[in-house]
Amino acid sequence: AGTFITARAATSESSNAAAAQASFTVKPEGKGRIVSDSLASLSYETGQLADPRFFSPDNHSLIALLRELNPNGVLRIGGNTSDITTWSEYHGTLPAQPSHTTGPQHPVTLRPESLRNLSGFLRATGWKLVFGVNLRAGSPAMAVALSHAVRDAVGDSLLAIQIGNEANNYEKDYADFDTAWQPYARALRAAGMPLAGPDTGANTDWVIAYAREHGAENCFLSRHYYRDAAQRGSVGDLLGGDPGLLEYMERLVDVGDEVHLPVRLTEANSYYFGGRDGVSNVFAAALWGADFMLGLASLGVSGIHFHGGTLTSVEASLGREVHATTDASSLSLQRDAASAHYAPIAGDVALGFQPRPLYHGMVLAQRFAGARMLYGKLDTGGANLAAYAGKRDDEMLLALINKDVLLDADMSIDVEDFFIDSAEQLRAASLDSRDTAGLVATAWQGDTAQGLRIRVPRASALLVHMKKQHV
Ligand code: BDP
Repeated sequence: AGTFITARAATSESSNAAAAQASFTVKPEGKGRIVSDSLASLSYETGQLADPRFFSPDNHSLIALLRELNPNGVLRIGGNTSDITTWSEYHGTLPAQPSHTTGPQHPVTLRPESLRNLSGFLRATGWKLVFGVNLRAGSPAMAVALSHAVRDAVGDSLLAIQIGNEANNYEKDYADFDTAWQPYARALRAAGMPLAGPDTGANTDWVIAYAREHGAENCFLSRHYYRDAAQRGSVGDLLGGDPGLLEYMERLVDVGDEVHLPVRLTEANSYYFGGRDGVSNVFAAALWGADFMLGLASLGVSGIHFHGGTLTSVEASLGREVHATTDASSLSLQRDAASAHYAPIAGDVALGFQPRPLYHGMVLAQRFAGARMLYGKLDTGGANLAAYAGKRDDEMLLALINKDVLLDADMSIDVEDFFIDSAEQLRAASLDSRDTAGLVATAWQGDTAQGLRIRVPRASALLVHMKKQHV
């Protein structure tokens, strides 16, 4: 006997809309990857550390958001600004420094106070740290001095040092990168630092070469992912899927298996150049993010660090006057405007912080931590759907993600020996909503006539909790 379940529609028009007839069949005894508990992770610019108040034990609202996202997350510090960062306590020689630029790409002088505060921040969140040092305009000696300072400050929270950010943008080829990388790696290893890399932009071949040559000296492999440049971003494009991604990430995980190293996307998001307004920062990004994470987790990717942070230069953020306001929507707009469009968390120290829709998509995917992903056969019935199943002890989790603008989905669910215990929904007024509530418990009604069926409204996701039928 089955159950007919209808996720309660947030708007009444939805239940009258045309519905695709879809099905999802899962074999509970299948073998798949176990989802890492550090899957939902974050990445920030080193430049963010120029304001010591940002990653600080006093930044309670940001700490709360990280803890809620993932008690076992990893904070990656790096990005373009890591390659224009100097350490204030290093007084040796350096190559010529890049000329002064504006905005977030402003050269950074990192000071001890920022590392002290970062340490308190990490303690308060329980997060680990991956820290990037300057390869482009640095020196091995400065990398060692800074890494020592980082490790002295954060202790065991330091998971790895990475050398350079997207060196593919400034080194001609892998051989040149390797020549530049080696003296840093030698010096850092001699200092007892754990390493990870190569932290390239989009080149899988570099990661493979690196794994084969340096796998044994590393604790994980990394590259980045952005779907495209901001000017080419749209909701349709974002939700259209990126099949190439799964192919090359599967190759990378295979290579990682060969050298016994996990693979992490140490920096990722929808569109580079800060993301696209109206795309990266709306509800579409929540559905994209959950699908992206669960697709990669199914392949065995261990962590995905969504890049974010504030837009303003440090000077601007330090000098910012809070526009005294009691109006929540005005505050929300100001926080939105202060942040990169793709940031999962919007806001700054003066304005406070708030989750963006993408954050809620990350929360949904993170619920699979510790579960074994199972192969499920999905018939979409013509709608833009994704579906994932993961088993953890006697619990089965289903993520049913309806990325369709027009079609609700009536999904018939076939999971042997499991019954539905509860369901949570991620939903917004529309795909381009900027405000999204997080997962909310949703009511469902039973009807034994047609087996197990669930309606997944268009532009929504359902997290279904199933329990094992005991006979
Ligand atoms: C990446 C860089 C990061 C930038 C991002 C962007 O690593 O520092 O902020 O692009 O352009 O490639 O948004």
